Amino acid sequence: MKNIEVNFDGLVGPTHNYAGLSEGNVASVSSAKNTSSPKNAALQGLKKMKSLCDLGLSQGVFAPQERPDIYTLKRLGFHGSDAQILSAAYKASPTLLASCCSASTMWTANAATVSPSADTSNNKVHFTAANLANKFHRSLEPKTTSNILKAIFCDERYFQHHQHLNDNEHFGDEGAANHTRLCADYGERGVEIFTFGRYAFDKNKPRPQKYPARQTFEASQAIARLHGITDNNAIFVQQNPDVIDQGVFHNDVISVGNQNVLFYHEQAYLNNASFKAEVVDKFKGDNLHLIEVSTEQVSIKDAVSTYLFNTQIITLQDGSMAIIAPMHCRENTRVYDYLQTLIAANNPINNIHFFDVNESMKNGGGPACLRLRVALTEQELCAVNSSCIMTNTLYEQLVEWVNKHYRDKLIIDDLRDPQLLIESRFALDELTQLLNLGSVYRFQQ
Ligand code: SUG
Repeated sequence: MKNIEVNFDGLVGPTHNYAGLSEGNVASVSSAKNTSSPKNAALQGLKKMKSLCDLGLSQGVFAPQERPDIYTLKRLGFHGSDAQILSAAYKASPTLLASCCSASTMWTANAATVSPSADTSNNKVHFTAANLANKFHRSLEPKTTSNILKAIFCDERYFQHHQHLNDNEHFGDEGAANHTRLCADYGERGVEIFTFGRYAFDKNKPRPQKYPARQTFEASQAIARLHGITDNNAIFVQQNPDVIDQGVFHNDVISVGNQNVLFYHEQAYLNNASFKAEVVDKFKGDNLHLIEVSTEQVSIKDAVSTYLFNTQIITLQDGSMAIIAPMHCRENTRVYDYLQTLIAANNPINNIHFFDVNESMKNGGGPACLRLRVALTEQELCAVNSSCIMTNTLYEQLVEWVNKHYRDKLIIDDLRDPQLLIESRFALDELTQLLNLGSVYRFQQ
Protein backbone atom coordinates (compact mmCIF):
# COMPACT_ATOMS: atom_id res chain seq x y z
CA MET A 1 0.00 0.00 0.00
CA LYS A 2 1.22 3.48 -0.90
CA ASN A 3 1.63 5.90 2.00
CA ILE A 4 1.95 9.56 1.34
CA GLU A 5 2.17 12.91 3.02
CA VAL A 6 -0.43 15.51 2.13
CA ASN A 7 0.30 19.19 2.72
CA PHE A 8 -2.81 21.12 3.71
CA ASP A 9 -2.07 24.74 2.93
CA GLY A 10 -3.99 27.54 4.57
CA LEU A 11 -5.92 29.64 2.11
CA VAL A 12 -5.27 33.29 2.97
CA GLY A 13 -8.41 35.01 4.26
CA PRO A 14 -9.97 38.22 2.88
CA THR A 15 -8.80 40.37 5.83
CA HIS A 16 -5.05 39.67 5.50
CA ASN A 17 -3.29 42.70 6.98
CA TYR A 18 -0.11 43.83 8.72
CA ALA A 19 -0.84 44.79 12.32
CA GLY A 20 2.48 44.00 14.02
CA LEU A 21 0.81 41.66 16.48
CA SER A 22 3.52 39.07 17.09
CA GLU A 23 6.18 40.16 19.54
CA GLY A 24 9.25 38.00 18.97
CA ASN A 25 8.44 37.61 15.26
CA VAL A 26 10.75 40.13 13.62
CA ALA A 27 8.97 40.29 10.25
CA SER A 28 5.52 40.83 11.78
CA VAL A 29 6.72 43.68 13.95
CA SER A 30 8.69 45.38 11.19
CA SER A 31 5.82 45.16 8.67
CA ALA A 32 3.34 46.79 11.07
CA LYS A 33 0.92 49.14 9.33
CA ASN A 34 2.17 48.35 5.83
CA THR A 35 -0.49 48.09 3.15
CA SER A 36 -1.36 44.47 2.45
CA SER A 37 -2.89 42.83 -0.60
CA PRO A 38 -5.29 40.07 0.44
CA LYS A 39 -5.82 39.20 -3.21
CA ASN A 40 -2.10 38.80 -4.02
CA ALA A 41 -1.53 36.92 -0.78
CA ALA A 42 -4.24 34.39 -1.57
CA LEU A 43 -3.10 34.02 -5.19
CA GLN A 44 0.54 33.51 -4.12
CA GLY A 45 -0.58 30.76 -1.74
CA LEU A 46 -2.75 29.10 -4.36
CA LYS A 47 0.12 29.15 -6.85
CA LYS A 48 2.34 27.31 -4.39
CA MET A 49 -0.39 24.71 -3.81
CA LYS A 50 -0.93 24.21 -7.53
CA SER A 51 2.81 23.92 -8.21
CA LEU A 52 3.20 21.18 -5.59
CA CYS A 53 0.25 19.43 -7.11
CA ASP A 54 1.96 19.71 -10.53
CA LEU A 55 5.10 18.18 -9.00
CA GLY A 56 2.99 15.08 -8.32
CA LEU A 57 2.17 15.64 -4.65
CA SER A 58 -1.24 15.36 -3.03
CA GLN A 59 -2.09 18.86 -1.93
CA GLY A 60 -4.89 19.87 0.41
CA VAL A 61 -6.65 23.19 0.97
CA PHE A 62 -7.46 24.44 4.47
CA ALA A 63 -10.18 27.10 4.70
CA PRO A 64 -9.59 30.44 6.44
CA GLN A 65 -11.71 31.68 9.36
CA GLU A 66 -14.37 34.28 9.73
CA ARG A 67 -12.87 37.69 10.43
CA PRO A 68 -13.58 40.22 11.83
CA ASP A 69 -14.43 38.00 14.79
CA ILE A 70 -17.59 39.80 15.90
CA TYR A 71 -18.31 37.13 18.54
CA THR A 72 -15.08 37.86 20.38
CA LEU A 73 -15.81 41.58 20.28
CA LYS A 74 -19.28 40.91 21.74
CA ARG A 75 -17.73 38.73 24.42
CA LEU A 76 -15.52 41.70 25.28
CA GLY A 77 -18.55 43.94 25.81
CA PHE A 78 -19.04 45.68 22.48
CA HIS A 79 -22.65 45.73 21.43
CA GLY A 80 -25.12 47.05 18.89
CA SER A 81 -25.13 46.40 15.15
CA ASP A 82 -22.05 44.89 13.50
CA ALA A 83 -21.14 48.36 12.20
CA GLN A 84 -21.42 49.85 15.71
CA ILE A 85 -19.31 47.07 17.20
CA LEU A 86 -16.54 47.53 14.62
CA SER A 87 -16.51 51.29 15.06
CA ALA A 88 -16.48 51.12 18.89
CA ALA A 89 -13.73 48.49 18.91
CA TYR A 90 -11.58 50.59 16.58
CA LYS A 91 -12.14 53.61 18.78
CA ALA A 92 -11.21 51.67 21.90
CA SER A 93 -8.08 50.23 20.29
CA PRO A 94 -7.20 49.79 16.60
CA THR A 95 -4.87 46.96 17.68
CA LEU A 96 -7.71 45.14 19.43
CA LEU A 97 -9.82 45.36 16.29
CA ALA A 98 -6.84 44.28 14.14
CA SER A 99 -6.35 41.27 16.44
CA CYS A 100 -9.93 40.24 15.76
CA CYS A 101 -9.34 40.68 12.02
CA SER A 102 -6.04 38.84 11.58
CA ALA A 103 -5.91 36.29 8.78
CA SER A 104 -3.35 34.34 10.82
CA THR A 105 -5.09 31.01 10.24
CA MET A 106 -3.26 30.94 6.89
CA TRP A 107 -0.26 29.52 8.80
CA THR A 108 -1.65 26.03 9.16
CA ALA A 109 1.62 24.69 10.57
CA ASN A 110 0.17 26.23 13.73
CA ALA A 111 -3.31 24.78 13.23
CA ALA A 112 -2.69 21.47 14.96
CA THR A 113 -0.32 18.66 15.84
CA VAL A 114 -0.94 15.59 13.73
CA SER A 115 0.32 12.09 14.52
CA PRO A 116 0.04 9.53 11.72
CA SER A 117 -1.62 6.19 12.44
CA ALA A 118 1.68 4.29 12.30
CA ASP A 119 2.82 6.13 15.44
CA THR A 120 -0.28 6.05 17.64
CA SER A 121 -1.45 3.44 20.14
CA ASN A 122 -4.85 2.85 18.46
CA ASN A 123 -3.55 3.16 14.87
CA LYS A 124 -5.73 6.15 14.06
CA VAL A 125 -4.49 9.52 12.81
CA HIS A 126 -4.68 11.91 15.79
CA PHE A 127 -5.31 15.66 15.60
CA THR A 128 -5.08 18.23 18.38
CA ALA A 129 -5.82 21.81 17.37
CA ALA A 130 -3.25 24.20 18.83
CA ASN A 131 -4.46 26.64 21.50
CA LEU A 132 -1.95 29.34 20.40
CA ALA A 133 -2.33 30.79 23.88
CA ASN A 134 0.68 33.10 23.67
CA LYS A 135 -0.86 35.56 21.22
CA PHE A 136 -4.35 36.95 21.68
CA HIS A 137 -5.10 37.15 17.94
CA ARG A 138 -4.08 33.52 17.47
CA SER A 139 -5.90 32.25 20.55
CA LEU A 140 -9.15 32.95 18.66
CA GLU A 141 -8.41 30.12 16.21
CA PRO A 142 -8.70 26.66 17.81
CA LYS A 143 -12.47 26.14 17.97
CA THR A 144 -13.06 26.79 14.27
CA THR A 145 -9.80 25.04 13.37
CA SER A 146 -11.25 21.92 15.00
CA ASN A 147 -14.50 22.34 13.08
CA ILE A 148 -12.57 22.49 9.82
CA LEU A 149 -10.33 19.55 10.74
CA LYS A 150 -13.42 17.48 11.54
CA ALA A 151 -15.03 18.49 8.26
CA ILE A 152 -11.96 17.29 6.34
CA PHE A 153 -11.12 14.23 8.42
CA CYS A 154 -14.57 13.09 9.46
CA ASP A 155 -14.37 9.31 9.29
CA GLU A 156 -14.08 8.11 12.88
CA ARG A 157 -12.74 4.73 11.77
CA TYR A 158 -9.50 6.44 10.82
CA PHE A 159 -9.34 9.86 12.47
CA GLN A 160 -9.42 10.95 16.11
CA HIS A 161 -9.77 14.57 17.20
CA HIS A 162 -8.83 15.96 20.62
CA GLN A 163 -9.96 19.18 22.21
CA HIS A 164 -7.21 21.83 22.19
CA LEU A 165 -5.18 22.05 25.41
CA ASN A 166 -6.28 24.40 28.20
CA ASP A 167 -6.24 28.04 27.11
CA ASN A 168 -3.40 29.10 29.33
CA GLU A 169 0.25 29.81 28.70
CA HIS A 170 1.27 26.94 30.98
CA PHE A 171 0.02 24.72 28.18
CA GLY A 172 0.92 27.06 25.31
CA ASP A 173 0.84 24.91 22.20
CA GLU A 174 1.81 26.03 18.68
CA GLY A 175 0.97 22.83 16.82
CA ALA A 176 3.14 21.39 14.10
CA ALA A 177 5.47 24.42 14.03
CA ASN A 178 7.18 22.78 17.01
CA HIS A 179 6.74 19.17 15.95
CA THR A 180 8.41 17.17 13.23
CA ARG A 181 8.65 13.51 12.42
CA LEU A 182 11.39 11.34 11.04
CA CYS A 183 10.62 7.98 9.44
CA ALA A 184 11.96 5.55 6.88
CA ASP A 185 8.68 5.71 4.96
CA TYR A 186 5.56 7.80 5.67
CA GLY A 187 3.62 4.66 6.57
CA GLU A 188 6.21 3.25 8.95
CA ARG A 189 6.42 4.03 12.64
CA GLY A 190 8.40 7.23 13.02
CA VAL A 191 10.14 9.29 15.67
CA GLU A 192 8.09 12.33 16.67
CA ILE A 193 10.22 15.28 17.75
CA PHE A 194 8.44 17.66 20.11
CA THR A 195 10.36 20.92 20.49
CA PHE A 196 9.50 23.35 23.27
CA GLY A 197 10.78 26.74 24.34
CA ARG A 198 10.47 26.56 28.13
CA TYR A 199 9.25 24.61 31.14
CA ALA A 200 6.07 26.14 32.56
CA PHE A 201 6.24 24.58 36.02
CA ASP A 202 9.95 24.93 36.64
CA LYS A 203 11.24 28.49 36.56
CA ASN A 204 14.83 27.41 37.26
CA LYS A 205 15.30 25.87 33.83
CA PRO A 206 16.75 27.98 30.98
CA ARG A 207 14.31 30.19 29.07
CA PRO A 208 14.59 33.16 26.72
CA GLN A 209 15.02 36.59 28.29
CA LYS A 210 13.78 38.92 25.59
CA TYR A 211 11.06 37.23 23.58
CA PRO A 212 8.38 34.77 24.61
CA ALA A 213 8.80 31.01 24.34
CA ARG A 214 5.43 30.06 22.97
CA GLN A 215 5.52 26.27 23.39
CA THR A 216 5.93 24.63 26.77
CA PHE A 217 7.38 21.25 27.67
CA GLU A 218 4.17 20.44 29.50
CA ALA A 219 2.08 21.10 26.40
CA SER A 220 4.32 18.89 24.23
CA GLN A 221 4.06 16.07 26.75
CA ALA A 222 0.27 16.39 26.91
CA ILE A 223 0.00 16.10 23.13
CA ALA A 224 2.20 12.99 23.08
CA ARG A 225 0.03 11.42 25.81
CA LEU A 226 -3.21 12.26 24.01
CA HIS A 227 -1.90 10.82 20.75
CA GLY A 228 -0.60 7.63 22.35
CA ILE A 229 3.03 8.09 21.31
CA THR A 230 5.36 5.79 23.24
CA ASP A 231 8.61 7.01 24.81
CA ASN A 232 10.54 4.93 22.28
CA ASN A 233 9.07 7.03 19.50
CA ALA A 234 9.08 10.48 21.06
CA ILE A 235 11.84 12.99 21.64
CA PHE A 236 11.31 16.11 23.74
CA VAL A 237 13.95 18.71 23.07
CA GLN A 238 14.31 22.30 24.18
CA GLN A 239 14.89 25.07 21.68
CA ASN A 240 17.98 27.14 22.28
CA PRO A 241 16.63 30.16 24.24
CA ASP A 242 19.32 32.39 22.70
CA VAL A 243 17.93 31.89 19.21
CA ILE A 244 14.36 32.54 20.37
CA ASP A 245 15.72 35.88 21.54
CA GLN A 246 17.07 36.44 18.01
CA GLY A 247 13.68 35.95 16.37
CA VAL A 248 13.28 32.16 16.16
CA PHE A 249 9.78 32.22 17.60
CA HIS A 250 8.91 28.72 16.34
CA ASN A 251 11.25 25.78 15.88
CA ASP A 252 10.26 25.54 12.21
CA VAL A 253 12.15 28.79 11.66
CA ILE A 254 15.39 26.89 12.32
CA SER A 255 14.76 23.24 11.59
CA VAL A 256 12.77 21.07 9.18
CA GLY A 257 12.51 17.32 8.78
CA ASN A 258 11.24 14.97 6.12
CA GLN A 259 11.43 11.16 6.24
CA ASN A 260 15.11 10.33 6.92
CA VAL A 261 16.36 13.92 6.67
CA LEU A 262 16.65 16.49 9.44
CA PHE A 263 17.90 19.86 8.20
CA TYR A 264 18.72 22.26 11.04
CA HIS A 265 21.05 24.95 12.31
CA GLU A 266 23.74 24.00 14.81
CA GLN A 267 22.29 26.54 17.27
CA ALA A 268 18.70 25.31 17.02
CA TYR A 269 18.68 23.10 20.12
CA LEU A 270 19.82 23.70 23.67
CA ASN A 271 21.70 20.40 24.00
CA ASN A 272 22.61 19.62 20.43
CA ALA A 273 24.91 16.66 21.08
CA SER A 274 22.53 14.72 23.33
CA PHE A 275 19.64 15.53 21.00
CA LYS A 276 21.51 14.09 18.00
CA ALA A 277 22.44 10.97 19.95
CA GLU A 278 18.79 10.42 20.87
CA VAL A 279 17.68 10.90 17.26
CA VAL A 280 20.23 8.37 16.03
CA ASP A 281 19.21 5.91 18.76
CA LYS A 282 15.45 6.20 18.23
CA PHE A 283 15.47 6.42 14.44
CA LYS A 284 17.14 2.99 14.35
CA GLY A 285 17.63 2.80 10.55
CA ASP A 286 21.09 3.31 9.08
CA ASN A 287 19.98 5.75 6.41
CA LEU A 288 19.55 8.86 8.53
CA HIS A 289 20.78 12.23 7.21
CA LEU A 290 21.38 14.85 9.87
CA ILE A 291 22.18 17.96 7.83
CA GLU A 292 23.58 20.42 10.34
CA VAL A 293 24.30 23.96 9.15
CA SER A 294 27.01 25.83 11.03
CA THR A 295 26.93 29.50 11.99
CA GLU A 296 29.90 29.99 9.72
CA GLN A 297 27.88 28.69 6.79
CA VAL A 298 24.69 30.60 7.61
CA SER A 299 24.26 33.10 10.46
CA ILE A 300 21.13 33.13 12.63
CA LYS A 301 20.38 36.57 11.21
CA ASP A 302 20.41 35.23 7.64
CA ALA A 303 18.40 32.17 8.67
CA VAL A 304 15.72 34.39 10.22
CA SER A 305 15.59 36.92 7.41
CA THR A 306 15.52 34.38 4.55
CA TYR A 307 13.63 31.53 6.25
CA LEU A 308 16.16 29.00 4.93
CA PHE A 309 14.81 26.44 7.43
CA ASN A 310 11.17 27.36 6.96
CA THR A 311 11.44 25.61 3.64
CA GLN A 312 9.47 22.51 2.85
CA ILE A 313 11.40 19.36 2.06
CA ILE A 314 9.24 17.22 -0.17
CA THR A 315 9.66 13.71 -1.52
CA LEU A 316 8.97 13.46 -5.22
CA GLN A 317 7.54 10.44 -6.99
CA ASP A 318 11.00 9.15 -7.97
CA GLY A 319 12.01 9.15 -4.28
CA SER A 320 14.32 12.16 -4.54
CA MET A 321 13.75 15.23 -2.39
CA ALA A 322 13.37 18.88 -3.28
CA ILE A 323 13.32 22.07 -1.25
CA ILE A 324 10.48 24.57 -1.54
CA ALA A 325 12.02 27.90 -0.61
CA PRO A 326 10.90 31.52 -0.48
CA MET A 327 12.43 34.03 -2.92
CA HIS A 328 14.36 35.54 -0.01
CA CYS A 329 16.68 32.50 -0.17
CA ARG A 330 17.47 33.25 -3.80
CA GLU A 331 18.07 36.94 -3.15
CA ASN A 332 20.54 36.46 -0.28
CA THR A 333 23.80 35.37 -1.93
CA ARG A 334 25.20 33.67 1.18
CA VAL A 335 22.08 31.56 1.59
CA TYR A 336 21.78 30.93 -2.13
CA ASP A 337 25.41 29.75 -2.28
CA TYR A 338 24.81 27.49 0.70
CA LEU A 339 21.78 25.97 -1.03
CA GLN A 340 23.88 25.21 -4.10
CA THR A 341 26.34 23.27 -1.95
CA LEU A 342 23.46 21.51 -0.20
CA ILE A 343 21.96 20.11 -3.38
CA ALA A 344 25.38 19.12 -4.74
CA ALA A 345 26.30 17.23 -1.54
CA ASN A 346 25.67 13.59 -0.83
CA ASN A 347 22.15 13.68 0.61
CA PRO A 348 18.62 13.03 -0.75
CA ILE A 349 17.89 16.72 -1.48
CA ASN A 350 18.81 17.55 -5.05
CA ASN A 351 16.57 20.30 -6.30
CA ILE A 352 15.22 23.71 -5.17
CA HIS A 353 12.04 25.49 -6.22
CA PHE A 354 11.67 29.14 -5.25
CA PHE A 355 8.27 30.69 -4.58
CA ASP A 356 7.03 34.21 -4.12
CA VAL A 357 5.07 34.06 -0.86
CA ASN A 358 6.08 37.58 0.08
CA GLU A 359 2.70 38.69 1.42
CA SER A 360 2.96 35.90 3.99
CA MET A 361 6.70 36.37 4.60
CA LYS A 362 6.11 39.97 5.65
CA ASN A 363 4.16 38.61 8.60
CA GLY A 364 6.77 35.96 9.41
CA GLY A 365 5.20 33.05 7.54
CA GLY A 366 7.35 31.11 5.05
CA PRO A 367 6.45 28.12 2.86
CA ALA A 368 6.55 25.68 5.80
CA CYS A 369 4.32 27.87 7.98
CA LEU A 370 1.68 27.76 5.30
CA ARG A 371 1.24 24.01 5.40
CA LEU A 372 0.04 21.31 7.79
CA ARG A 373 1.47 17.90 7.02
CA VAL A 374 -0.71 14.83 7.27
CA ALA A 375 0.87 11.47 6.51
CA LEU A 376 -1.79 9.02 5.37
CA THR A 377 -2.19 5.49 4.13
CA GLU A 378 -4.00 5.02 0.83
CA GLN A 379 -7.12 3.90 2.71
CA GLU A 380 -7.03 6.95 4.99
CA LEU A 381 -6.59 9.25 2.00
CA CYS A 382 -9.76 7.75 0.47
CA ALA A 383 -11.60 8.71 3.68
CA VAL A 384 -10.53 12.38 3.46
CA ASN A 385 -13.05 14.97 2.22
CA SER A 386 -12.00 14.88 -1.44
CA SER A 387 -13.36 18.39 -2.15
CA CYS A 388 -10.41 19.77 -0.15
CA ILE A 389 -7.80 18.10 -2.34
CA MET A 390 -6.30 20.34 -5.02
CA THR A 391 -7.06 19.60 -8.67
CA ASN A 392 -6.80 21.72 -11.83
CA THR A 393 -10.52 22.43 -11.57
CA LEU A 394 -10.43 23.37 -7.89
CA TYR A 395 -7.45 25.64 -8.56
CA GLU A 396 -9.34 27.48 -11.29
CA GLN A 397 -12.43 27.76 -9.10
CA LEU A 398 -10.43 29.14 -6.17
CA VAL A 399 -8.56 31.67 -8.32
CA GLU A 400 -11.90 32.88 -9.67
CA TRP A 401 -13.33 32.97 -6.13
CA VAL A 402 -10.40 35.07 -4.88
CA ASN A 403 -10.58 37.46 -7.83
CA LYS A 404 -14.30 37.90 -7.23
CA HIS A 405 -14.26 38.49 -3.47
CA TYR A 406 -10.87 39.78 -2.34
CA ARG A 407 -9.67 43.35 -2.13
CA ASP A 408 -6.48 44.43 -3.87
CA LYS A 409 -5.34 46.49 -0.92
CA LEU A 410 -6.06 46.76 2.77
CA ILE A 411 -4.85 49.08 5.54
CA ILE A 412 -5.66 48.93 9.25
CA ASP A 413 -8.23 51.71 8.86
CA ASP A 414 -10.25 49.53 6.47
CA LEU A 415 -10.83 46.91 9.14
CA ARG A 416 -13.68 48.91 10.68
CA ASP A 417 -15.53 49.02 7.36
CA PRO A 418 -18.69 46.91 7.91
CA GLN A 419 -18.67 46.11 4.21
CA LEU A 420 -15.48 44.07 4.72
CA LEU A 421 -17.33 41.81 7.18
CA ILE A 422 -20.20 41.36 4.72
CA GLU A 423 -17.78 40.59 1.86
CA SER A 424 -15.86 38.08 4.00
CA ARG A 425 -18.96 36.21 5.12
CA PHE A 426 -20.26 36.10 1.58
CA ALA A 427 -16.94 34.73 0.34
CA LEU A 428 -16.62 32.13 3.09
CA ASP A 429 -20.18 30.94 2.62
CA GLU A 430 -19.40 30.26 -1.03
CA LEU A 431 -16.10 28.62 -0.08
CA THR A 432 -17.74 26.11 2.25
CA GLN A 433 -19.77 24.97 -0.73
CA LEU A 434 -16.71 24.69 -2.98
CA LEU A 435 -14.84 22.68 -0.34
CA ASN A 436 -17.93 20.80 0.84
CA LEU A 437 -17.26 21.70 4.47
CA GLY A 438 -20.79 22.14 5.80
CA SER A 439 -21.45 24.89 8.35
CA VAL A 440 -18.08 25.32 10.03
CA TYR A 441 -18.47 29.05 10.76
CA ARG A 442 -20.55 30.61 13.51
CA PHE A 443 -22.36 32.95 11.12
CA GLN A 444 -23.65 29.82 9.36
CA GLN A 445 -24.99 28.19 12.51
O1 SUG B 1 2.13 33.45 14.77
N1 SUG B 1 2.36 35.93 12.31
C1 SUG B 1 2.37 34.52 12.65
C2 SUG B 1 3.37 33.77 11.79
C3 SUG B 1 3.28 32.30 12.01
C4 SUG B 1 4.38 31.56 11.34
N2 SUG B 1 4.20 30.16 11.53
C5 SUG B 1 5.21 29.25 11.69
N3 SUG B 1 6.43 29.59 11.94
N4 SUG B 1 4.87 28.01 11.67
C6 SUG B 1 2.72 34.33 14.14
O2 SUG B 1 3.58 35.07 14.63
C7 SUG B 1 1.49 38.20 12.37
C8 SUG B 1 0.16 38.91 12.32
C9 SUG B 1 0.31 40.40 12.27
O3 SUG B 1 1.26 40.92 12.85
O4 SUG B 1 -0.56 41.06 11.65
C10 SUG B 1 1.38 36.73 12.75
O5 SUG B 1 0.45 36.34 13.42
